Amino acid sequence: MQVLVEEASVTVPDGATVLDAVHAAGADLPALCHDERLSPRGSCRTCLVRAGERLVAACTTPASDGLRVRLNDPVARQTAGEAVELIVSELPERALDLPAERSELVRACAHFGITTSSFSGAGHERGLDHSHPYVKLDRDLCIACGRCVAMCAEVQGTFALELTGRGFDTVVTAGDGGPWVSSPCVGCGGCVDSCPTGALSEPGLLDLRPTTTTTTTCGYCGVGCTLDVHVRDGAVAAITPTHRAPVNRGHACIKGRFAHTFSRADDRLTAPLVRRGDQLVETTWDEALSTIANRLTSIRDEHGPDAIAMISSARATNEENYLAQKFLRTAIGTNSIDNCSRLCHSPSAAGLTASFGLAGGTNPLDDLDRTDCVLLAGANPSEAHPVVGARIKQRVMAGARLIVIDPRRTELASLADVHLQARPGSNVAVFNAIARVLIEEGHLDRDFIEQRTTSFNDLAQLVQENRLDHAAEIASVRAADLVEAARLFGRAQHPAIVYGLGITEHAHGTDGVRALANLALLRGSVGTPKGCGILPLRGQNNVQGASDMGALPDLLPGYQPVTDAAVRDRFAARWGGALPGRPGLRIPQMFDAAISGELRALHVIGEDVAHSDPNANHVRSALRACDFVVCQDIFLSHTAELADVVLPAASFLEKDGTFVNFDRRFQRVRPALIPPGQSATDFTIVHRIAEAMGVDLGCRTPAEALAECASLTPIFAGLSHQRLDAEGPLHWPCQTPDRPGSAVLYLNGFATPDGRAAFAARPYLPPGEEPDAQYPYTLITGRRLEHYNTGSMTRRTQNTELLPGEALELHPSDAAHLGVVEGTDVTVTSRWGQATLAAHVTRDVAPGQVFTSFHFPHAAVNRLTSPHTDAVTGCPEYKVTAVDIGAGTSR
Ligand SMILES: Nc1nc2c(c(=O)[nH]1)N[C@H]1C(S)=C(S)[C@@H](COP(=O)(O)OP(=O)(O)OC[C@H]3O[C@@H](n4cnc5c(=O)[nH]c(N)nc54)[C@H](O)[C@@H]3O)O[C@H]1N2
Ligand SMILES: Nc1nc2c(c(=O)[nH]1)N[C@H]1C(S)=C(S)[C@@H](COP(=O)(O)OP(=O)(O)OC[C@H]3O[C@@H](n4cnc5c(=O)[nH]c(N)nc54)[C@H](O)[C@@H]3O)O[C@H]1N2
Ligand SMILES: [Mo]
Repeated sequence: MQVLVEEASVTVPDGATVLDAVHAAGADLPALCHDERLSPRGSCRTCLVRAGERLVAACTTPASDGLRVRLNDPVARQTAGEAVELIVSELPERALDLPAERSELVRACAHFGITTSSFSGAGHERGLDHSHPYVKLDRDLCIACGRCVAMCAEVQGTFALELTGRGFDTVVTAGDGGPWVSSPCVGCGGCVDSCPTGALSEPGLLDLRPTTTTTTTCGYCGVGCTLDVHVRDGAVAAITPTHRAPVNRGHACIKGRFAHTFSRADDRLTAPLVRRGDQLVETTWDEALSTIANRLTSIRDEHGPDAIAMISSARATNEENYLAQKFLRTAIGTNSIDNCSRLCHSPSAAGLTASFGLAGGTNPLDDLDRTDCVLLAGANPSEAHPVVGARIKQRVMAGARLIVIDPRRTELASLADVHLQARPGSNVAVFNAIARVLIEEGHLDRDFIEQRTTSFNDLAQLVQENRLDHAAEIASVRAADLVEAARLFGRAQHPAIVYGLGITEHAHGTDGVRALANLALLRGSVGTPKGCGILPLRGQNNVQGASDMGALPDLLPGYQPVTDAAVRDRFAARWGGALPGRPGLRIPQMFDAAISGELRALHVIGEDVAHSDPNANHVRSALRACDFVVCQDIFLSHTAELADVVLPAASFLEKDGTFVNFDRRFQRVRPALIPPGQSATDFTIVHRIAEAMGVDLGCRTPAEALAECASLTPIFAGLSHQRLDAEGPLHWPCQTPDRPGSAVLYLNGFATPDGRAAFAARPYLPPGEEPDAQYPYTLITGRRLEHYNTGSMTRRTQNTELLPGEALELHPSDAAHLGVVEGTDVTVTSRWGQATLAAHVTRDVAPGQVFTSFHFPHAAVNRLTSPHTDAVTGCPEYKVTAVDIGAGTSR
């Protein structure tokens, strides 16, 4: 519709407000209680305008076609100005000290010509609450607009805040009114970001000096939030979410938003190190590079190229991963390159490819906005992908049904219509049971099944042979709950499946993915406009991209098989030399090969294998067995400690390139900081190593690297830095520069050879380890909100004030049986190793099961986890380890 704002005619969509029309006209109008991320409240009266004949609050008044809006109407302007004056009359003068760009109130005062004389200076003395490391409250600046409360409720969904007191005394309080840090606040920063006065602020913004801002993509998890990094004096002052960002829409979590001080930690690696005897000592780049070049060359000449392997980094950019695999395949001549997708979602890549044709999630995150039923399996997004967790929570509060399949009572499980608290390792039995009910009760999209799938009968036969009560027994859930879950999913119009490592990190992880994909196929909810598809919550910031770029032992960029001679020839023509055709080693095979002597050199970029890979004692032996280990990291990781040469890398805040997030979006990464000391980007480091070996890898800049990749890879052919800068994030497949990327996959057919999706009839098979008399408990490992993977970054931030260490969660009945109480040290023993942890007694875990994270070296959890892996992909069975628990410490 058309709206006239003063003299300007603007077009706004149906449902737009008068304020939207004002913004569309590019005009300025203070609106102190308004935030576009929130439902309008219309309480502050600072956005009064004349619309037609009436005086209205622009933020709550719907626009109508032909409406005439007058911003400069004298009555409207005077009334609004008085409203602002009334607000400021209760504030101390320092409310005006903030720079205009950081305070909407300051801007509103400027708009209405209000000066310090209007401030009473008297008023409140309600004091500060600086108890929380990141969220700082100055109560006397609070104008009770309610935006913080609404952010916490409507965006984050935590409901930690409320306005308390009456009239003049009204102020925001967190939790039950005690210190902020003791409240349920999860540190998403939404309240700080929305506050119009600076009453809520954060450490780096209490300093009023100016900052420069760079927009980039978060380097923590795979959600891929767009962030504005504000820099002062060469360090990050603050990071805030970019408001109209496509993925996070102005929301963030405690890691991306606040956990940035690692970037200037005193112990960042700033110079190369070489081993002299037992010691790693600082050296020059020249010496480090010539050592690497000499050792790699001599090992290759003596033992052949397959004696060298590389683990590339899902923390690094696409361009860096592209260059790393090009280096290994051309300069060394082996395909033995892998990335941490192996430990994580390799079963998703394999399973989704087998079912549908491509190795990515099928639908965009935004489809959660229209789903009426979410099946969340083996994922804990409230902690591991908080922006997604919050979105699911909002959907559920808006009426969508929620089925959670997880052995633990996670936050979302406690909100679910049905929580199937299935025993770890029982996924295939559970999904097949749900499939059985869907088939038996006819919750099927028969046309879809007939026209677009194969092997339905195999599945139907398999599930018919498996009784429901048998599945219920395997999973230790009620058969009635399986039926209820199936009915909720079966009756939904727009079902969405969202899943995580609870499905993949198993001995039969790929089977789990396929059995889950079956459910989408039965309902026709993938590759159709109605369905919301299936979304793996990929883990690392660029784990999707590392695999997309071919940091895999069997696949070149864009999932093109190394075994395909025609593909190899195409790459060889561009790269100028033949490529090895034999698939290389996967990560677990690399360690075995090191111990057997076949592998002599390992080059590790940004992965702390000695901490994060399973059966850590074995990994350490493998690193020691290698003749030569190179490690590129931003800190001296456990792996770096065992290396022969350590190279100081730049962090994501210091890099130029792209990441691919969990819903297949290429997004730009831009340098906000200069790498400290002599550290350099992984891109530069790989180039330098190649040059030291006399090899020119071409593609001098990250933009050139992506361009070269695009020229060789049909599914990325339309992508370039230039285009991403101009248009913003793009989904792959993106085949041509003039067409948009594909947010929803398979609308015109599946990417399988016959164009049909394939059902999989996979029987339940038991996990690699099951509890027995000697090891009677099942250990589950996973994540916590405040820390990230090995903790190398988050443990170097004030997140440690919020979560200083790790504990072993166990059920009260087990605690009673073992005679342990909260805080007692317990020794956990598996067939593979031992660890000591403090006990945390909670009903969030089931009897017989215990849970802990792997974020803290003191917990040494991966000494316990086993070498069992997924049969198809080699993904470790991190989610099931049989353990014994003894009261007391082993130390
Ligand atoms: N805060 C934080 N966020 C992170 C990370 C982090 O370390 N910290 N890491 C990032 C990375 S690399 C990844 S891959 C993602 C992982 O994100 P998620 O996959 O959500 O993480 P996890 O906590 O490892 O496991 C998810 C859930 O699986 C459940 N589970 C365990 N076994 C089973 C089972 O047999 N069946 C079912 N149905 N469920 C099971 C666990 O109880 C757990 O709640 O998170 C990313 N985001
Ligand atoms: N028990 C148990 N173990 C697990 C899991 C589990 O669920 N349970 N999950 C597994 C999963 S899913 C994953 S993804 C892995 C993660 O395991 P890792 O990948 O080992 O862990 P991260 O802490 O993400 O970071 C790896 C290293 O990269 C460094 N780094 C960060 N940014 C950069 C950079 O830009 N360049 C370079 N060169 N280095 C950088 C960090 O300092 C760190 O040392 O852990 C696995 N381990
Ligand atoms: Mo991961």
